[in-house]
Amino acid sequence: MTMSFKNFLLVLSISLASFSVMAGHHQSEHMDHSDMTHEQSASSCADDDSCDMTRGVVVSLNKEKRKIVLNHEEIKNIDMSPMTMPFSVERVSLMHELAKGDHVLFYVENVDGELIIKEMVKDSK
Ligand SMILES: [Cu+2]
Repeated sequence: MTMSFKNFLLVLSISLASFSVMAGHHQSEHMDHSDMTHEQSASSCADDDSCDMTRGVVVSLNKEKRKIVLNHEEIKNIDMSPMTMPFSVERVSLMHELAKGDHVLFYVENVDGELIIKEMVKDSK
């Protein structure tokens, strides 16, 4: 019996302190967990060739500026109703085959507020 009562209290208080820290940590961890939301992964065309492709008709196009005006159907991935509007085109190669009046299938993304067509093919129908 070398340990004094004072030392015993010291050890006891350290144990209690570390226990309450652990308990507090555990509690906050639990709260974080309950707040966590599992984000639905965005739909992509990785598993379906046509999932995000939208139909449109070429109203006008400017290959130098990589701009195109399309009369488009509903664009589901950016939640836009049908209308006629201009778009930026990511690569001029997407426009090479196109002329006014052509029907197209295109895939557009909102990149920092700018709508950019990432893919576009002539619609055979
Ligand atoms: Cu639109």
